[in-house]
Amino acid sequence: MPVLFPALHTMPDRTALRFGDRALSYRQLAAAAGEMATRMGDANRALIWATPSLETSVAVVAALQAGIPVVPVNPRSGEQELAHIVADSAPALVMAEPSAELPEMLGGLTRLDIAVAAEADVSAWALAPEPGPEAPALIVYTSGTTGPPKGVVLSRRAIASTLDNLEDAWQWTEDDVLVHGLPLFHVHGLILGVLGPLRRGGTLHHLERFSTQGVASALSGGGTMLFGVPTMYHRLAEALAAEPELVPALSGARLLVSGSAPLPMTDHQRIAAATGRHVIERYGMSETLMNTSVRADGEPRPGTVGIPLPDVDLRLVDDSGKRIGADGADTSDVVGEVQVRGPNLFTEYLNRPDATVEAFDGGWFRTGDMATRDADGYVRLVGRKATDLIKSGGYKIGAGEIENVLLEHPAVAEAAVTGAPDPDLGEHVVAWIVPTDPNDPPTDQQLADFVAGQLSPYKRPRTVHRLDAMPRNDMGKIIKRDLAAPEPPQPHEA
Ligand code: MCA
Ligand code: AMP
Repeated sequence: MPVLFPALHTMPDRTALRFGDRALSYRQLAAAAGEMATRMGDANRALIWATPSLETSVAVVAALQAGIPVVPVNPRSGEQELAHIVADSAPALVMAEPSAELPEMLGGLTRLDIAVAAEADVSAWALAPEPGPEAPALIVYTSGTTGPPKGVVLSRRAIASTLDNLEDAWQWTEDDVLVHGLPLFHVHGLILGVLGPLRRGGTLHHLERFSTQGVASALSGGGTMLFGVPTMYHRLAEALAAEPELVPALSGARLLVSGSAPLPMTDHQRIAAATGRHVIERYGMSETLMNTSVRADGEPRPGTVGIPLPDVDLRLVDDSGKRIGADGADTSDVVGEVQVRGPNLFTEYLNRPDATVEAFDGGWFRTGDMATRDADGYVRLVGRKATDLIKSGGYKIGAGEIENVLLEHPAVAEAAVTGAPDPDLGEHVVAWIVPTDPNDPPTDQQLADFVAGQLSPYKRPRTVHRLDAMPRNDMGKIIKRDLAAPEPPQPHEA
């Protein structure tokens, strides 16, 4: 396999990364990452305290070059979430910005401060051999319907394949300057958003923190592509009237790409009407990286996630496991589960051989996403098989994980979690609890803080309903359908 980032060797003077007003050329990135790679020694795995920074990007490149698998961690991870990731991935090292204050829990790991020294010697680095394509590169934690998050092991092959597929679909070149403000502990922001431009020899301009003004100024200042989750495009659509500079900025971009969750048609339309540009959607998953996209040279078809990428096989399967459309019939109104296969797929769930086996159907990965397919191959996602998964702000959140934490709160006797439609976040987390003491129920804030402190702030319930009793079926199972109904049974308050 050719090297992962040829530009580190061939384009020394081009800007590789810009975060706010700090930037690194490819030469400087090669130097900083090379020095870091040497300091990592022969660690088995390394945690990265994944702040949205140059440091995180340098550390990931260093680990990839050193062949040491990295686990990017949300720096806002709560205690339980972090404890689980550390116990499961058993890293030897934690890499962090020098100024980062790490939780005590990480005290047992060797800490490597990430130095972004621009002037180190690059000669030894340029000659370092790279590991083989199947070597694990990244382990990204992702929530399931129940239980703690699973570590998705991604190889260098999967990363290279998905990025090269996107090069083709988006005509992504070294001249592109990608703008985004995504977090760097998930596939979207890290693999597409950092490793993507580096593989092309292009430039990333990261906003450090998403804002509509930041997008306008970065796109007006040379940005050619924008990546975002639907919440970000929704906020851009909302801001169009009050921030007129957004219109020429978005109009001037070569490509506006949305992913991680469905972009509502109203936001598609508002942005297209104001700027003349169509946001295109692509569809992926931590386990599969990217599966489909609207192509830069194709028809933008809002409401679809485009067609399968060149190396991805995609099929729809009905409830009985039968392939839909195998006989060539028009199936544009038949819904089936999306299954995929190709070099973009993950290797395994870390320490979870059972879950890995279950995730596949004879070599095809079961995504759990339900879709139809237009006659010309465009895929329309219509929902998910599991109702216990919530997508909020583009983050996947398992209801079971939050329920377990709520049940640990002394003031909560019973708990259930659902998702509710949200114009900004797509969905938000709703907690339904039966208080231990009905006369002294916990406040919304107490429960939100508890979940944020144990898991992550983005998993916190935004709405809490207090009930006298949970609606249960004859087996004692909570009937979530009844909870989510507009008039829940016997609430103390709305
Ligand atoms: C509020 N905050 C709290 C609490 N309440 N902190 C601690 N405890 C509390 N109780 C803080 C938050 O931490 C945050 O702090 C601030 O309040 C506001 O947070 P929030 O309202 O939750 O969100 P937001 O800031 O409005 O963020 C919206 C967002 C974000 C920017 C769109 O959701 C986001 O970055 N989403 C991206 C998700 C993503 O990348 N998904 C990809 C995975 P502060 O203000 O200091 O920050 S999916 C994937 O990778 C697949 C492959 C794919 O297809 O892409
Ligand atoms: P994650 O597991 O966090 O990587 O999220 C993957 C899930 O995000 C997929 O299984 C889809 O349900 C959803 N997703 C990703 N991209 C899109 C999109 N463009 N439209 C709708 N849903 C999407």
